[in-house]
Amino acid sequence: MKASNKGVANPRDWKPAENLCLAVDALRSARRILITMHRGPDGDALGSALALASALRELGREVTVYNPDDLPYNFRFLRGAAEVEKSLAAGAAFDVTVATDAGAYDRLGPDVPSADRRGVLLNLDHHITTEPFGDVNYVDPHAASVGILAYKIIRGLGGQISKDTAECIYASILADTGCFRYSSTDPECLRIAAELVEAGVEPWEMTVRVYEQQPLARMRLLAEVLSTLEVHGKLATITIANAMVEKTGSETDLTDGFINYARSVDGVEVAASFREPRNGGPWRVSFRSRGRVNVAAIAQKFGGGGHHNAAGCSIEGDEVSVRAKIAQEVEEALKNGA
Ligand SMILES: [Mn+2]
Repeated sequence: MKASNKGVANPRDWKPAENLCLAVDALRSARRILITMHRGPDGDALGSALALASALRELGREVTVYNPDDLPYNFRFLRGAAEVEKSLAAGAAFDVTVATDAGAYDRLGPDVPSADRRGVLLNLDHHITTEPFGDVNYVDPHAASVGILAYKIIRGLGGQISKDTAECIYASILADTGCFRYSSTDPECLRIAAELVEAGVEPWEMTVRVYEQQPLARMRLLAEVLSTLEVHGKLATITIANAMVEKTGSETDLTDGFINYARSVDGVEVAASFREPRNGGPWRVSFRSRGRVNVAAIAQKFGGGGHHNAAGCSIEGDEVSVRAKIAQEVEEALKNGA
């Protein structure tokens, strides 16, 4: 789950209105379209990609959706999720390639075709730390989710919002606003959500599908992870150890959202979760802020990025040194911001 981009002191001006037109133009003349999203997709990356896929297929386009990784278990019910390809044929060529919710080109899968075969590369994003890697960069840091950008593109193409498409957009908004709770929740996303409900989305059914059919293993894992909760002043941390995850017997990442429990403790401004490396890789550190601290700026210091209130990065090193680095940066940010 990602959160708000508001409170950003000097957001870059991405000229979203102009780039929306360029995005619509590129898709209007395209026949074969590839849609992809960041690896390890979340509800927004997947929901916005599937929304576009659904609408573009209804408009008669030939659409391929690609992501090499497992899809989040609670968004697999969305229309088109079963047709997401884990690899692409060598030599596959497209008129337009769309990337959703990916802050950098290297977050995409390895099969994304090279420039001579991918057509116009369209970068749809709302991270404040986005790199302008597309031929067209339709980036709006104030958009509650990338699904909002997908909605505007579909409208721009003159497409209808079918119930299938509406569910994908609605799912993306649920994922990135924390079910209309975060500060990213704005009049625009609420208006669009109202339209999606008119298009046939049933809010309770969506809630059940996304949040109330959790695998029991996830709740057991949550109990273990919460037992690692530490609070030091305004910083709360949780640790996700390999041994805990192995006990669940699940290949799927079931830890999405756990960090929000750490942030929700009274008096906590910043939460950090530490995911133990697998196979000697780096520690994966996620951040959540209550609003005073820009955690994207902290993540960026370690080569990561994200939103004002939700960000992440990867750090090499042993647990003690990684935790110390993070504690120091958070302390510094709290001194300046909170
Ligand atoms: Mn997002």
